[in-house]
Amino acid sequence: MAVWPDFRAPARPVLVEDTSVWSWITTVDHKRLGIMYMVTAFSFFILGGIMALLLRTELAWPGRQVLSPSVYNQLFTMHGTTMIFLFVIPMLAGLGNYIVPLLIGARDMAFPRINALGYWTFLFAGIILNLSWLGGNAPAAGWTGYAPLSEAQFSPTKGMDFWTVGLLIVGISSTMGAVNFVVTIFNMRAPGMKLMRMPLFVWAALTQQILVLFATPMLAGGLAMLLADRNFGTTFFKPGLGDAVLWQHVFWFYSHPAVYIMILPLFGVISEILPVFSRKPIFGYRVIALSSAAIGVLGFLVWAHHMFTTDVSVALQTFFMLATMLIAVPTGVKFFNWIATMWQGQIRMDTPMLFAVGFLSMFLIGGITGPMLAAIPVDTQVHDTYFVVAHLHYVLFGGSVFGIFASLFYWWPKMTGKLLNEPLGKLQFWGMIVGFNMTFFPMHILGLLGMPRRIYDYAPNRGWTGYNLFESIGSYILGFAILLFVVNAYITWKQGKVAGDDPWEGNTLEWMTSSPPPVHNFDHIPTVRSVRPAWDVRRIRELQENARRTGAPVPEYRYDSEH
Ligand code: HAS
Ligand code: CU
Repeated sequence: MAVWPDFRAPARPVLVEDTSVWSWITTVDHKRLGIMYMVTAFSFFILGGIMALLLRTELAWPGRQVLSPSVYNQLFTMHGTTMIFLFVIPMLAGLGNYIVPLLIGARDMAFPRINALGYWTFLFAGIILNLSWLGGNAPAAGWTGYAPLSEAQFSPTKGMDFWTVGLLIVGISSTMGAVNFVVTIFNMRAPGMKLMRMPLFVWAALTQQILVLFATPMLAGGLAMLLADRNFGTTFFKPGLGDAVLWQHVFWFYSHPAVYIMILPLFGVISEILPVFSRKPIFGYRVIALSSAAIGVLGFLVWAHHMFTTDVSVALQTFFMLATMLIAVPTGVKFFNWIATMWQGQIRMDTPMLFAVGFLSMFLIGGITGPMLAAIPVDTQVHDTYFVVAHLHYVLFGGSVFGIFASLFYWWPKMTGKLLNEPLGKLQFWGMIVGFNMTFFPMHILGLLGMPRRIYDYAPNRGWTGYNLFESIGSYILGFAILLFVVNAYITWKQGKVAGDDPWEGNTLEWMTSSPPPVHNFDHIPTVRSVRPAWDVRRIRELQENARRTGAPVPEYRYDSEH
């Protein structure tokens, strides 16, 4: 008698038997570490958000509101640094940690102890970076730490050293994570999961982690040189003695790939969510997978588009302009495949899908201003204005943050066993869309009107006041909408709806085990036959049930391995 396979563990208590604080501190389980990464990163998100609201309060009207010029500089530096290095990058490390082993049918990451070390190193770095507030001297040279502003001559306080050391340690943490991800993805996939059967999130995560592996050493080198300049009398970036523009080369050689480090996994998330909620297979699987790789390669050839107003030669600038425009192609390829995936699908607008569609529309606006900025004559006009601030928030907030919420709503039931509240989630989404566009859209206009970035005040007769006030109101709406997520998480924790193993009828392996999964993830590691193993199993179950009803021979799903 054929049976339909059951990959779940027998009913077990949540996560593991031991739920003590000590068991969390000493854990090497990728799921717990993933949650720890995400909770810590989300806390930094709230912290960075509070900083942002202070900045917006200061900018609401001309004249001094709440911040001194020097505190303003420290706040925008720490806001950018926190959001990028302590929120988006580690949040994605946490998400990948939780979900990659489940997606590929593995029991854990390849190096669980290094994984734990990676988390604790990240936490340590976050603390170091923020300790500088206590001395009242946080770094103030922007998240880009441009020399010579970051040199001892202009940033004499220790805050800048905390920044340098903090970022070096974050880099160590991401590098450890990257090695772990790459080894895990290459070596620990379930039987039958060829590269071309990997879920698209895994493709995206693999490319992302290879970028981390190749880009981070450059930043580490730069930071070590800066530290030496500040403390040991070297002159790498000192004007007149060394070369301040060298810092920009080193910094952007890391930080341009870093923007794809912050977006690729979310491209992956979108490629997972759209087919599930459109009830169609993904359109152009192979092309989407390979376009991630193309973005990865091109991502290393465009860094000087941040430096069009320095003395980089015109020939070189032209190369970087063309390479940058080229990168819109693989991203566009993804876009058209995503649209084709939704085309004529039976679309369900549950919160994960809502956030995914929000991602598509908001990221598109930010994406389009990318090639605009890549055009040298345009960039010479708008460089260092609010136009760039608009671009970066549409890609990083409209893209990465909307994508992060899409993934949280999508995988929350798997991680906790409970569904987040749908109406509250939808309210959060619409609040975010309104608040986000109010805050960031007028920045395009302000940029074109010539408002420079990183100023704490402006003259009342520039015509900038109305836009700024509108933006500041928008930022509070955005803040409240995000607060709704915290409320939602709390309500769900107390009295959420039980999710079951597979609330969305997903395609990938994680939906075939219990929610939350047992410590060892799967009792039986399934054999993978296609890019949609969970769909295959649901389908065979349907066929089996039909056959039983009609008395026809019952088809069998063979899964022959137990690892
Ligand atoms: Fe960017 C500055 C160019 C994507 C993040 N970017 C930043 C900064 C951040 C950032 C944080 O060339 C500010 C750094 C700072 O603090 O100084 N960016 C691009 C281009 C793309 C791009 C070409 N950026 C991102 C992503 C980010 C990110 C993703 C994070 C997640 N960016 C720049 C440039 C600057 C810059 C300049 C320097 C500005 C300055 O002066 O400082 C591309 O990857 C975007 C590709 C995506 C699309 C949308 C989908 C594609 C479709 C295909 C058809 C579209 C075509 C284009 C053919 C393009 C649908 C048509 C073009 C038209 C103009 C209509
Ligand atoms: Cu760039």
